[in-house]
This record gives sequence, structure tokens and C-alpha cells, in this order.
Amino acid sequence: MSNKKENEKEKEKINEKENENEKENEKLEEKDIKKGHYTLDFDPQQKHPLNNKWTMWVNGYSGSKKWGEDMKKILDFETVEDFWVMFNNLVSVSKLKHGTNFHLFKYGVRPEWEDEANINGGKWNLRINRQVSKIEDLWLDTILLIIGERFEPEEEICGAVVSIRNNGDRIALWTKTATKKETQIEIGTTWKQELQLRGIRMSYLKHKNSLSSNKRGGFQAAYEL
Ligand code: MGP
Repeated sequence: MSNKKENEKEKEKINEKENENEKENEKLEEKDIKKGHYTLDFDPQQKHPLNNKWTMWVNGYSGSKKWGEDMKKILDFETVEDFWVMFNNLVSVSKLKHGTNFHLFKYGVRPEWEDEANINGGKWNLRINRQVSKIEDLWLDTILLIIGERFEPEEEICGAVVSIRNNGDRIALWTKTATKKETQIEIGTTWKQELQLRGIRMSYLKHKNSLSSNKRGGFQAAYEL
């Protein structure tokens, strides 16, 4: 027999074997479903720990003019399951009153410039156009990226804030060491890529500049992407 013919026979045999395997799998699935098995073996009581514990905060809902006065803890969580229970029971950010902020920060860090974890840091600031992007989707994606530790180095991440405003909603990613330019650029680039935000400009602001300025004067970008 020629080599070509031998190869074809071999291929046919492999195909037959694959078909047999597929049929076997189908039978197995049918059998399992008849027995009432719809899921893989898992223990519904078992929770999956996150590497960090996190706290969700809210402020800005009361109309108070004094910063931080109405800052309130919503919940701490440290497992995947507890995160989803909280998130699924939280008002969607698309329905929040203007002026409100949700803050997701590592446990023990207050969502303020003055906290020792934030004081030398800054934030990547993303302005959202509601005509183009869904704020609730970008907020959830951002949360999943931070609790899932998708940024390098993970220790640089302090938290994230979503701010609902009349003049344009924003999401900010707060990081620890504003002077580490390369690190911040890498984190900002990852964030932009993961959210698939091509063609959108983003600025990095140092908290120390915000602290020393009275309001908008000092809000100058340290880095841009
Ligand atoms: P903002 O809500 O982050 O800015 O801060 P925005 O949305 O441009 O302003 P708004 O007026 O539309 O809400 C608003 C103001 O709150 C700042 O100018 C500060 O005076 C104060 N503020 C905000 N943060 C995050 C802090 C903080 O961490 N510490 C202190 N001391 N003041 C803050």
C-alpha cells in the first residue's frame, strides 16, 4: 500500500475513534442528567477565599458639603461567594443619585487621600460617556479585575471609586506609590486594555497635589495614557 493510502486509513481510524468517544460522552451525559445530576461535584457550603479582604463604602448621597461626613461602610467581604451576594443586592450604579460615590477598598484602608495607604499614591481617572459605555458594566469589570488581582504588582492597588455626577460619571483606580511612573503606566495600560477602552484618554493624578490644592487648581495630571 502507498504511503498516502496508509495515512488516509490512519486518519479514518482516528476519526472513528473520536466519534466513538463523543458518543460515549453523550451517553454519559444523558445518563447523568436522568439521574438528576446537572452540576459537577461541588460542595455548596464551601466558600472560595479571595487573597484580600475588601470593604465597600458609600458617600455623597446625603447632599452634605463636608467631605467624608456621610462616609458609610456597606460591607466587608473576603470570599467570591460573599462578594456576589453583596453585589447582587447592591443598587446598580446606573441608578445612583448624582453626587454619590461607591468605593471598594482593601480592608483597613479608608477611601481617602489621607489614609496612610493612599497618602503617597494617586489615581487613574476615567471619564465615562454614558452614550458610549455602560457605567455598571465598567464598574463591575473594574471590581473583578481588582479582587481577582489582575494588576501587577498587586500590592500597588488600594481600591476603586465610581462617582456619579451630572457633569459626567467617573471611575478611578487608586494606587499606592505615585512616584513609580513605570508601575502606574503598566497598571493604567492593563486597565484600559481589559476594559477594551480604545481611543479614550486617561489621566493619573497624585493625591498629594489634590490635598495641597484648594479644589481644582492643583488637579494636574502626572501621567497620561
Ligand atoms: P470629588 O467628589 O472627588 O470630586 O471631590 P468632584 O466630583 O470633581 O467634585 P464634586 O464637587 O462634583 O463632588 C470633591 C471634593 O471633596 C474635593 O474637592 C475635596 O474637597 C473633597 N475630597 C474628595 N476626596 C476624595 C477627598 C479626600 O480623600 N480627602 C479630603 N480631605 N477631601 C476629599
